[in-house]
This record gives sequence, structure tokens and C-alpha cells, in this order.
Amino acid sequence: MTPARRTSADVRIDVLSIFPDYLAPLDLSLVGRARRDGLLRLEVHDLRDWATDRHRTVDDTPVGGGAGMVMRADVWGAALDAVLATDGPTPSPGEPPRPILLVPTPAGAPLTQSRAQDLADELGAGTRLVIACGRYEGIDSRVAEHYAAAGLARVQEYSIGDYVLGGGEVAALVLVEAVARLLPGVVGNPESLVEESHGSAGLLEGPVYTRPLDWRGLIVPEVLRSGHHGRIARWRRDRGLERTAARRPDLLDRLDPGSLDRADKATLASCGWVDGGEGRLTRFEVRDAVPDDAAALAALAGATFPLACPPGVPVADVAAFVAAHLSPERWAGYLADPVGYVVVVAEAAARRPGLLGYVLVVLPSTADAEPVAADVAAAFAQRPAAELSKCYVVPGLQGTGLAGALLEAAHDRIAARTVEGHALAAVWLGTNRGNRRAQRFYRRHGYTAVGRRTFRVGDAPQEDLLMVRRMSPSGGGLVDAG
Ligand code: J9Q
Repeated sequence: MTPARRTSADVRIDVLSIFPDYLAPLDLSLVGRARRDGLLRLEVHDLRDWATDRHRTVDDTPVGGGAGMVMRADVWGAALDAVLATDGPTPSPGEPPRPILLVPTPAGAPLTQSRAQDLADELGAGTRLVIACGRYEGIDSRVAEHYAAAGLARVQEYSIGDYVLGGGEVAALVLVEAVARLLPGVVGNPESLVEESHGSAGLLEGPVYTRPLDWRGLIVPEVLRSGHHGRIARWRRDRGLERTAARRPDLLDRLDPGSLDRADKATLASCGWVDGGEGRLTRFEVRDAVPDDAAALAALAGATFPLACPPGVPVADVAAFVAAHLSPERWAGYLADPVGYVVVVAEAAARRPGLLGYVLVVLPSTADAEPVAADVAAAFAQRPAAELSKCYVVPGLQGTGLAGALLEAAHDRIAARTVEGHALAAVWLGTNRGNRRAQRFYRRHGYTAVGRRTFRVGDAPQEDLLMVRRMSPSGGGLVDAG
């Protein structure tokens, strides 16, 4: 047996306003059809019907002074008593649920999808909703106080956004539409409700398209025409994530990183957001380093370099390497020479201050300069070639996409540079052969293994894997034999 669906006999919303015609749109579209289909009983009342004087006055000046007018408690009291005394939903067995008195006001709690869902659930359980639309400076505060204290209603003041309206009518329209479409049978295709609550929960949707595929020279993105459902879903999700980062960072502040997969995190990292632990995303900024960063870079590099050293390198040799190449003085030198080096840093936007990661790129001094060592020079032919000397993030942020965002930012800088008028043809790097994680990371970012090189930390020679990434498919630069 299917449970009996509630009908207009027991799903009821009343709206009170001094401009009942303002609510005429509730005859139209989705809500209008729901009413005609008997899924919702919606009554609009004119507040002035309960005024007692010849002019049907509903307001007076504020006690204590001030601008504007306040709506009278006695008129509202008479109106609400009368409306609440009319037939509500058919009583189910047991205590009838207390009505909810909804009061739109810019001082209310924000109306959210989850509050709309709660109200739809209440309607489904037989609760009446009464919306009291105020005008002027609002309704005498004793009205809300009285109905709540006397147990006549649960009073909920709500706002539809941080702007000022002439009155609560538009906010009432918004609430009725948001709630009505959640009632069973109101939206024809309940799939459209499901999609909102899953996958993209708490995120904005990306752009949408229909035919014609070419409109005024604007072409629908190719991926959407590929028929590849996995790639289409990924593309839509990425555009939604990017939009959310750009327009609604507050939603990312509240998003559970547990709801994100690796690809989500990579996309968000390119927008400046990473999983900062503690169940929250944190905002970071990628920027070019400035001379003032020397001390912080020395501290970060000194802390991260030893962690990436192959096992077996003597501690003293690691310390000597850091002192020789990553000291505050050396960093001051790199930062003072923007022609010779590219330094990009990631910095936390708020709270936890300080640097989260960095990239150091060594640029060639001439267009045909050979890379530092003969074994490197022999392994690939592209010139001029930049050296990706360091790419590190703090240990807590490994695997979050932060390093990828830093690396891509470094690639952008390199792509924009020339040496003696020549574009950089390639970037190369050496990474410890045992460090598979680093190799996978660089492969994902366009690097391929081209050989080996010997790298010294102290006296111990280390075998590095050499990897190269071409700056553009067509090459550029002086020589492109590889
Ligand atoms: C009644 N500005 O504003 C935003 N949400 C509701 C309101 C509002 C208003 C004036 C009167 C409601």
C-alpha cells in the first residue's frame, strides 16, 4: 500500500499583506499549477480587512521616535487570530502540529535550501505555514513575542538576502516558490531535485548550452559534444568548482573536503584552495617572491629540503647543502636577480600565516647556454632550457594539489620569459630515482624521463632521474632536435 499523499485539504499556506495583489504571481507557473492540481492550498489575505478605523489604518509612528512607521500589533493580532482560527490541515491522530509563523525581515536568519526543505517537510507533516508580510519599518515586535510565548505558533523571522526591499511580499513569493517545488508531485521530474542535492551539493553549477551549436560564432565546448559521459561530468564539475571559487568563496569555507575527489582538489588548488586538514579548505595565494621573502624562504627551504633527501645521506651533508644553497643570504641573491631566477611562493591567505610552498627556477644566462653538467646537457637537445631546481610544499599539504598549482604558476612565468630574444624551449629537473611520488607528480604535469644524472649532496653522489618538459609542442628556442 502506498502512503496517502497530502492534498490541498492538508497542505496549507496563508499569506497576509496590505498588498494582496502583489502575490498574484502565485496563480502562475509551478505554484499556480500545484494549487489547481490540489497539491497545495494557498490563501492570500488583505491585512486591512482587520483594521478598525474609517481609513483602515495599519501603522503608527515608532514609540521612542525615529523615521518611518511601524505596523500596529492590534491589527496584526486580530488578523492572525482570525486566520489561525480557520480550518487548517485535516488533523492526523495525536497532537496537531503548532503552526509556523514566518516573518520576512532583513534582520531574519537567511533562507537557505535546507530551511526550505525543513518547511516542506513540516507541510508534509501537517504543519500550517502563515507568512506575515510587513511594510514600513516592520511589525510591532510584541506580535512575534506574543504568538511564540502563548504557544500559538513557532515564529521564524527570515531574510532572502542582504538588501532592502519595500516590504516582505517579494520575500514571501520567494519562500512559497522555494518550498512548494519541494512538495511531492509539484515538480514534474523529481530527478531535477535529486541532482541538486547530490554531486554538486554546496557548489554552484557551471554553464549550460543547447542548440544551435554555433551561435553568432560562439561554439558549445567540444567536450559536451563528445558523448563521453565521464569527461562531460568532470568538465561540468570543474566549471562549477571554478565558479564557486570565483563567486562564492563562502561556500568553499563551509565545504567538507571529504566530499572531494583528487580531481576536484586539483581543480580547486588551481583556484587557490587546498585541503588544510581539520575538515576545512583553506585559501592560498600564489605570487612571485619579493626580496622581503628571503628569510621565510630560507626557513621553508631549510625545513623541506632534508625531507626530500634520499635515505643514507649524512645529516651533516644535508645541513652543509642547505647552508651553501638555501641560506637567507643565498635567497637574497636569488631574489635580487629576477633575470637569472624565477621564484614563486604559495602563501596562506588568512590565519596560519607564512609560506606554504615554493618553486625555484634557474634560467640560462644565454640562449645557447648548456645546462650545468655534461650528463644533463647530453640527455636532451632543447635550448634554451630552464632548470626547475626546487618545488616543495610543507609536509601537511603534500597531495593537496598545492605543489601542482605552484608548478603550473612557474610554467606560466617561464612561458612568458625570453633569453636573448628566444622563448624557453624546455624545463628540466633531476629528482631522486627512489622518489616515485615525485616522478608521478612531474609526469602528470607534462614531464618525461630522459636519462639520469649524478647529483651531489656532500660527498655522496646521488643518482637522479632526469625529466624534461617542452614548453610548447612546436618547441621554439634555438634547437629542437629531441
Ligand atoms: C520585509 N527588506 O529583505 C531581505 N529579506 C527580507 C527583506 C525584507 C525587507 C523589508 C521588509 C522583508
